[in-house]
Amino acid sequence: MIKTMIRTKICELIGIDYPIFQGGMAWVATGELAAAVSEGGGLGIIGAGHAPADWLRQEIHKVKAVTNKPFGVNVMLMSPFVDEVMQVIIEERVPVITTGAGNPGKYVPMLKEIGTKVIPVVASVALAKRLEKAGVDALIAEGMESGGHIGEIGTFPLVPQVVDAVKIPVIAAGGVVDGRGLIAALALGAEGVQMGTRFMCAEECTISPLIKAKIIQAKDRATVITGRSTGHPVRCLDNHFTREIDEYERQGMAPEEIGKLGVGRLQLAMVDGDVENGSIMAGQIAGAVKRVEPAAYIIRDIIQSAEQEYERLSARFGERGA
Ligand code: TUI
Repeated sequence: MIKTMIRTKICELIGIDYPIFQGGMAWVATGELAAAVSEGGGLGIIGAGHAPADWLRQEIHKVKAVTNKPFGVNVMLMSPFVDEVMQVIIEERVPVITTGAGNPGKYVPMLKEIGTKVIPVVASVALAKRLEKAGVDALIAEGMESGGHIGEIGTFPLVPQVVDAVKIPVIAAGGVVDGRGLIAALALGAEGVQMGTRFMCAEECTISPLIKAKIIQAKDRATVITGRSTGHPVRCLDNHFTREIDEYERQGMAPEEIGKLGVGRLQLAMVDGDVENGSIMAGQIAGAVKRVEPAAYIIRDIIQSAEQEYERLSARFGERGA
């Protein structure tokens, strides 16, 4: 562990060295990635996505075989397996859960009972307030710069509004890739950051190398939002699949039919490496991800560059009064 002043309340709350979460991305965030991030001092998170309970248990065992440090599981609340996934989380005494794509309120009491910290992802102030009342431990405020299923508000406007609305710690997500992003998040009142897209290019991330290459080649305007008509907008890299959906939406295809086109496409991209027909969910910051690196190196780089940014700002504004 490197000595750093960049430690926050969230580090104490969950027992991690650095206030950096790895997004719990479905079909991307396996036990291998989560273990490497947690061992590197951040919070590694297994993405349960639409996976059944057996798969999750196996990934939890992979993490426990590599590290004794805290780790998390992301529960995608639209999954048909939510209840059995929660059961595994309880049996395995998972230290932290994050949730996405819904309201996890009804699961909070049983998780709190066993000491699992509950940290839902929110995309609005209204849900943030409701979940604080339900007793969650912290929140992840996720802006629409993120990849995958997104809300409508950008990270810069969302984070300070959520921070002002609640007393519990807030983690900023969406558009963060480096130390500058971490310092900016802290300036907005967050206690840390969650990053998905950069960790997709971690060496330990088991997705197809073709997808990592696509992210590294991506420029600033590489992502698009598809599926607005379905009520579940999704950000991903522009490819044949996104253009096909756009075309069908323009032709007025029924939202249920549009939804069906997406089934299996995330797996097709991440596992099979089909860069044209798969759904390459990734955030707007993809354009700033430059190389494949070990997860521990990514974490150290963010902390060291955040310290440098802080020094730069202090030197610049410290001179004002002199
Ligand atoms: O969940 C995510 N990102 C995801 S989930 C996912 S799997 C999927 N695949 C295809 C279509 C849809 C999903 C891929 N990426 N991020 C967390 C997140 N949660 N972003 C936004 C929300 C959210 C949105 C609405 C949370 C709650 C909510 O409203 C719930 C309510 O009851 O008010």
